[in-house]
Parts: sequence; C-alpha cells; structure tokens
Amino acid sequence: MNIFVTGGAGFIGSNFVFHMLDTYPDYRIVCLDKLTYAGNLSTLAPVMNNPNFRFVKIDICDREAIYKLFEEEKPDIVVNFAAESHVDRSIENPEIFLQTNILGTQVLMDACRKYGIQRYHQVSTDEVYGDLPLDRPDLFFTEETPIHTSSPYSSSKAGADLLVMAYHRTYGLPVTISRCSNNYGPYHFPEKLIPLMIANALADKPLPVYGEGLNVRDWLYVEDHCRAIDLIIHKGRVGEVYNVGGHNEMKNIDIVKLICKELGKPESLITHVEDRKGHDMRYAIDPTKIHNELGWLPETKFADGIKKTIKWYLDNKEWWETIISGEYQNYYEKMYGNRGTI
Ligand code: NAD
Ligand code: TDX
Repeated sequence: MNIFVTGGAGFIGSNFVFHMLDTYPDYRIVCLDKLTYAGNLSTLAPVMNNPNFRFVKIDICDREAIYKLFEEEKPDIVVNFAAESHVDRSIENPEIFLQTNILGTQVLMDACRKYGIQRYHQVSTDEVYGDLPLDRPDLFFTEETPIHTSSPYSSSKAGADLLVMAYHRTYGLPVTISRCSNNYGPYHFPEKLIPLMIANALADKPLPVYGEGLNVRDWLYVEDHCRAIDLIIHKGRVGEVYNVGGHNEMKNIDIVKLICKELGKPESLITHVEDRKGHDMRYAIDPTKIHNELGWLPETKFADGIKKTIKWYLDNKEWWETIISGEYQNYYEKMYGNRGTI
C-alpha cells in the first residue's frame, strides 16, 4: 500500500506519519509538504532514513508537480492534512487559506481522478459546524449538524468539504471526511493555545487569554486522532463523514490554570486580552457514529494527555525554542504586541 500524507511535516500529519510507519511495516508513506512556517523538517528527522518513507517538498496547489508525483508514485490512498490551520492568521489574511485549503484540495482530487485511487481522505474540523451555546450542555455536533462557519479558516475548510462531497457525487471519487475536535500533543506549533501557554509560562511571560477565557474546546490527544483516521481509511464507508472527538470539554481559562499548576508557575501570569473576532463559544463532538461503525474510542484522558504533553515540551525544548526564536517572533509581536489587555 502506498499512502500519500500531505502536510506531514506539520503537527497532526507528522504524528500520523509516525503512527503509520510504526503500525504498518509493509506500507510506503510519502509525505508531501510545502514547508510553510508551520512545516518543520526536523520533526521528520527520526524517519528520514526509513526505507518505507519518502519526503517531497511540494505545494498541493502546484498542479503540474502534483500530477508528476502521482504518475511516479501511483498512490493507493491520499490523506490530506495540508492546510493553513490557524484561525487568528485567517482573520488577518484569508486569501492563502482559500488557496491552500480549497484550491489545493481540488488539485489533489483532480490528480486522484486522473490517476485512479482507492481512497481520498479529507482531514476536516468540527469548526465547520460553527459553535454551540454555553448554556446548552446537552447539545453536540453530529454529522447531520448543518455547516455554519464563523472564521475565514472554518469557511475554507467547509468549502473544501463541500467540494469533496461534490467530487464523490459527480465523479464517483471514493472519498471520506473526518471532522475532528481540537488536538493536542507533541509537535503542536507554539502559536496554538496549549503549546503557546507552556512556552510562555516557562519563560515567565504573560499568558494571553482571549476575553474571559470561558470558551470551551473538546480536546483530543493527537494519537487518538491518528488511530481514528487509520480506521476510517481502512474500514470507513465511502462517501461518509465521521466526527472524531472524545467528550473532553474544557474552558480555556481552566486549561491555562492547569498548565500554571503543572509547571509551578503563578496564575498572576494570566493576562486577559482582547477577544478573537467572531470567537466560537463551544465545540463538542458526538462520536457515536465512529464508535458504533468502527469501534473507535479515545484512549487518552485529558488529565493524562496534558501531563504527557507538558513533559514532551520540557524534554524537547530545542524543537520549539528554535521555532519561537525565528520568524515566529515577528508574528508574536504583531499579533499580541498591540492587543489591548482587558
Ligand atoms: P499545521 O499547521 O501544524 O500543519 C499544516 C502542514 O501543512 C504544515 O506542515 C505545512 O507546511 C503544510 N502545508 C500548508 N500549506 C501547504 C501547501 N499549500 N502544500 C503542501 N503543504 C502545505 O496543522 P495541523 O494542526 O497539523 O492540522 C492538520 C490538518 O488537520 C488541517 O487540515 C487542519 O485543518 C485539520 N485539523 C486540525 C485540528 C487541530 O486541532 N490542530 C483539529 C481538526 C482538524
Ligand atoms: O493566545 C491565545 N489565547 C487564547 O485564549 C490563543 C492562541 C488561543 N486562545 C483561545 C482561542 C480558542 O478559544 O484558545 C482556544 C484554542 O485556540 P487555538 O489553539 O487557536 O485553536 P482553535 O481556534 O480552537 O482551532 C484549533 O482547533 C480546530 C485548530 O487550530 C484548528 O486548525 C482546528 O480546526
């Protein structure tokens, strides 16, 4: 089996590459990644010499290069992680989100049609469902929840999902889609909530919580997500959407306080800053379908996963210190330098 993993130098994609190489010693895994600011080749260093692994620096929007690679490698399955993934960046500059997330998806699926494929899998997000109110803890996102997006990022992901379903219906492309809640774990880029707070707390820097910090996210340990995608590409029904999440709802403020506690840092580092524009209140997944059809259940409880994650960031300082000492520094200054405290 030859599997293309796009975006494999990013957070979830790299964890998926490791999972697949460990689980299937007879599979060939080809990672396609443009190496944007979020892609990091050093993450893949442990597998670079694995004879079952190949890395190709490529933009999924580059039709000619993508077709050439399909012709050469003839993949059986494509798993598309490649995306611009950060909501705050999409609010600053939506265009690259539309290009990569929608048009890049189109190029990949056109290649799948042209060269033939057993499965095209789109890694999507629960953000396509919009948000749930805080005062209705009985409500969850199911696969039937209408698409209702809030940010340019989620709109671009929803646009891609609709296109994937259109390619299935119109051209009969064998597709599946997974919509996952917030992931956390090793190799999470330090612009996102959990790694940002760990890095700032370790440096005794302010911990910028948007608004009151009452927004709720449904956290999933990245390895659990990788197992879910593994199951879907092998056993999931073509043309279906699977929600992936594990009833691990947490308020942002509680996560930040927990990180302070685990690192022995004072909560006085917490600074409430101007809220994100259009900030979604609550995400919460109903995973009944993937549980009933594929037997998937998350294995890592948040209390354990966050400890493992903090330990990983402590043991792998070089990985994230290199990132935050570079170009990311300018981004941080731009995004947080002028953000008023409240
Ligand atoms: P990430 O930002 O850490 O990694 C994205 C990767 O895609 C990077 O390696 C980057 O270089 C690559 N990339 C970007 N544009 C590209 C292009 N044009 N061509 C080729 N490669 C390109 O993102 P992540 O958090 O690992 O998310 C992976 C996927 O999972 C995304 O599709 C995202 O929408 C989805 N998702 C993420 C989460 C989460 O909590 N992180 C939750 C649900 C869904
Ligand atoms: O500095 C911060 N302060 C803060 O309060 C940052 C970076 C975030 N937040 C809040 C905003 C959100 O309510 O924390 C929450 C989580 O924020 P992010 O880590 O940016 O994640 P989110 O916006 O929820 O989106 C993530 O999950 C769904 C991923 O980045 C998406 O790619 C995925 O689709």
